[in-house]
Amino acid sequence: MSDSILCRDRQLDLSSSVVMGILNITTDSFSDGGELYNGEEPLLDRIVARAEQMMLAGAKILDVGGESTRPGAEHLSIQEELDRVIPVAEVLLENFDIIISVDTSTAEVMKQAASTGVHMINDVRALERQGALETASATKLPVCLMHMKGQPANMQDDPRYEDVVAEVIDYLQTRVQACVAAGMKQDRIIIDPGFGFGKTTLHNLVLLNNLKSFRRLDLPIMVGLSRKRTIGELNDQPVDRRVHGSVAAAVIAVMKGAAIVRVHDVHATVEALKIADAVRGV
Ligand code: 8Y7
Repeated sequence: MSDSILCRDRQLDLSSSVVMGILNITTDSFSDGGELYNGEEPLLDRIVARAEQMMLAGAKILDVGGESTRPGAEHLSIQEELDRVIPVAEVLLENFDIIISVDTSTAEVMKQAASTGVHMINDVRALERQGALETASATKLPVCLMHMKGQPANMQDDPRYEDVVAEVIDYLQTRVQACVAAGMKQDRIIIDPGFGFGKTTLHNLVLLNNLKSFRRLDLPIMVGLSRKRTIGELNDQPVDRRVHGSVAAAVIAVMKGAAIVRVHDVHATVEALKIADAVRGV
């Protein structure tokens, strides 16, 4: 596996851990809904301020998403998603020299975001939505394929696996093959086990403890555990007090082979991962 990945016109160095900062342009995301979007339009001043803070704290990628995956989240039309995501991508690309990822499952959003100049696509549905596979492939951008069991509306209704690690790896392998068959270069694909997406706390813990098994696919691994329910359950903390648990999870993920961690709390995570990278490096 190469230790960098080409994101449009720039190489993202993966020889040390990479932090991706989360920007949710939603009213209903579980941890930060409404902070950057008022239900009518993206709050561009606040978004730029947050982005700058994340960049100065050491984020190498910013992930911009308009569609919440919270169970019971409101349905979003394609136009509404475009209206949230595209202006934000534009303003970030104008103001910052940083890799911009678009968190979307919608082909039209991928296409327009790519023409705007974003560098990466992050899809929690692993390009399974209508037209997404062909569209993403045509952009030539790197793509993160994430595993989800079920759909956001029902994914936490008693998810069951015979062997969660094997099943998630098999699914991702199948999606990687579909991407390659659609013309995507293998070295532009990132994989993600999809913590919390159709998984109990126990499933999440087993996946994290066995993250090294995902290295069989020989692709960079992304992990998102930041402020998720598993962290809240283990520490008995509400969503705004999950920083310490989330940072611990990020450190474990990197020690077990994750290349990229997707987080809300960039500063704390970057400092912790400097220790993890130093230990890994000797
Ligand atoms: C993940 C994600 C979310 C994740 C990747 C949240 C968009 C829920 N989680 N993308 N997106 N991996 N690749 O808690 O785990 O941020 S949304």
